[in-house]
Amino acid sequence: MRPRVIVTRRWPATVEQILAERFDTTFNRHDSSLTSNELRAAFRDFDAILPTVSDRLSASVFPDHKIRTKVIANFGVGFSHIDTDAAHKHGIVVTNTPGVLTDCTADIAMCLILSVARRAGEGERQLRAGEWPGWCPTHMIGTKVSGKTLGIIGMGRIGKATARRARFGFGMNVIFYNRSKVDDEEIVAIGARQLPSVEEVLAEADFVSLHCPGGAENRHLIDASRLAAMKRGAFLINTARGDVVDQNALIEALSRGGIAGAGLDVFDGEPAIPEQLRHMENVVLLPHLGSATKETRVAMGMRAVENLVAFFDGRPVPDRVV
Ligand code: 8YV
Repeated sequence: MRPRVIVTRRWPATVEQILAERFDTTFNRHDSSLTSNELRAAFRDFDAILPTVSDRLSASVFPDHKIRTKVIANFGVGFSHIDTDAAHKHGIVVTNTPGVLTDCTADIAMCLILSVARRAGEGERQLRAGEWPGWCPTHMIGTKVSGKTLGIIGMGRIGKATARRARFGFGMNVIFYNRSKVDDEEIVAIGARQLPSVEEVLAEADFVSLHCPGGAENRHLIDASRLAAMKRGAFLINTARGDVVDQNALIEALSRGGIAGAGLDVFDGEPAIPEQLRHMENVVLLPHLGSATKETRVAMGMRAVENLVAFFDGRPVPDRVV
C-alpha cells in the first residue's frame, strides 16, 4: 500500500504530479489553509502531512492518540509554525527544505533594501496615479545604498548570501550578529565583521537585515528599545519571520521618524497587515515573496519529495530537523 499523504496548499504542478505518482496523495484544492479541525483529522488519516508556513501546527492540533502521521515534510526552510516539541513527543519526524531558496530570499532582501532606500514603491504609486510633476533636482530624493553599512542579524545561509550581494554588488561594508562564531572563508572574503551584540550592530548599520529563525526564541528580538538603538536614518529589512519584530513598536518608530523606513516581506499574523503600515510611504511591503520564483518553488517541492521518499524507503532523511 502506498503511503497516504496530504498536501495542504497547491504546489507547483510538476511536483504535484510526482507526488501523485509516488504516493496516495490528497490535495487541498481550496485556496486557503486547512482549519485546526482539518489538521487534527489529517494526523489521524494520513501517514505524512506536507504543510507550508500558512499552516499553524501548534501543540493543540496534534491529537492525543490514534495518530497515523509519521512524518511532516515542510515546504520551506523556516519551521517555527510547527510545534517541534509536540512532533517529537509523538515520534513524528519533521523535515524542511534548506539551501534551495537561499539565493531567491537574499535577492528579495536586496530588492527591499533598494526599493525602500530609493523610494521605488512610492515613485511607482505616483506614476500610476498620474501625479508625476516631472523631473526636478529635488524630486523624490532617496538614500544612497552603495558603500553603506549593512548589519545582518543571523549569519546563516541566507544572511551570508545577502552579505555577498551587498559586498560584491554594492560595495557595502558588512557587520553582523550571530549567536555562535562565524569565521569561515566566505566571511573573510566578504570582510564581514562579527560584533558581540545585536545593539552594536544596530548602532552602526545603515540597513539592518533580519535573517534569524522565527518562533519563541527570537520573538520581538527587534523591540522598541532595539528600534531606538538604530540610527535615525537607518532602514529595517525583514525577510525572516514577522514575529521577530514587535510590529506595533515598528509602526511607532516609523511614524515618529525614529528610523527612516522599513522593507518587509513577512508580518506577524500574516496575511493580515496592520492598517497603519498600509498607509505609510516610508515602507515597502511584499506578500512573503522570498522564495516565490518558478525555479525555487519547484526545487523546494522536489526537496520535500526527496525527504518523503527517503523516509518511506527507510533511508536516512536528508533534511530532518526533528
Ligand atoms: C516559503 C519561507 O515560501 O521557506 C521559508 O521559510 O519563508 C518561504 O520562502 C514558505 O515558508 C512556504 O512555506
